[in-house]
Amino acid sequence: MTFVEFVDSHTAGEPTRVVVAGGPWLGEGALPERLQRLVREHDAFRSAVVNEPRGSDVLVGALLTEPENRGCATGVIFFNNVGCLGMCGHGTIGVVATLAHLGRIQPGQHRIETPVGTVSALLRENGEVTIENVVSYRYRRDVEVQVPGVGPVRGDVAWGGNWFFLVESPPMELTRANCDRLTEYAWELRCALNRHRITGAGGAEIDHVELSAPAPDADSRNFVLCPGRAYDRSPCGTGTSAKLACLAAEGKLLPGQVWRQKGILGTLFEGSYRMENGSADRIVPSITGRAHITAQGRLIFDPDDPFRDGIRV
Ligand code: PYC
Repeated sequence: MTFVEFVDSHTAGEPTRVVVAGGPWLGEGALPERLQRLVREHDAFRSAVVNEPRGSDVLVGALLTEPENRGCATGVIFFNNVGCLGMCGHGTIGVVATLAHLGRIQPGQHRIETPVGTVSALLRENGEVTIENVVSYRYRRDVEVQVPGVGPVRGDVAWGGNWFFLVESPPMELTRANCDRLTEYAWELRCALNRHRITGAGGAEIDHVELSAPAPDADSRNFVLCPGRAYDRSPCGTGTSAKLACLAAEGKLLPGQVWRQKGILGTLFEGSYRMENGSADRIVPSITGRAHITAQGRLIFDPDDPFRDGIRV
């Protein structure tokens, strides 16, 4: 038997499982190299931690790793039911809440290394966390893609720590009751983007789709489909960052102005941004939310368990 120590939390409804001990050693290289090692050599571990029977499609895992820069509170590599993520906003808030729960950090400013860059996190006394994400930008504006059974769909391609295709006002209402239809629509859209080779910078696959619509009690409501076909229960930190980048590029949101982003469950993140180099084309987004700890324990790996490595999607 082997054991893995974990802490579970949710951020605005979206779960995070932080592996705090017992994970694989990924070496001392830069975080992108360690991510590659996790992908190449320890994919069974990824699947075992987040997939059924220990987890579910919606669970995001976070493997803590020694930071390269000793001034950082930790390094972290996020993963989900199908692979690894560059960054994860709700997950970073979950990591901060977890480190505070374990007594490893106190309220104040902290830095966290991710494979796509270092982010900072302000933990407040009331448990709220504001993360300052990696530089985010809109890559392409108003791109049209033909989606079978739907017709032409137009949207923006943006980076917020992951690649997003952002669509305004899809043909169905953004309500919980419509989650199956929204999933179907967003999945078809993502497949069409891949088929038509519409990508992020450097040919990167667009693996998140963000649908938005006006909301009476927020600036916008969204539905975000993640790479493994699960929808984000939170307003999505990297998705909100990508949204802020599009708003900034369009001149629709000023630096420092607060954007209240509601997710599909009705929970909120507050976002704002500062310009990176005096230009609204590249922004540094801030996202505020709160995570709650839901469980702490040990995952057990029994060599005789036919599903020791999880049920792969
Ligand atoms: O909050 O950035 C996020 C996120 C990405 C995937 C799921 N949540």
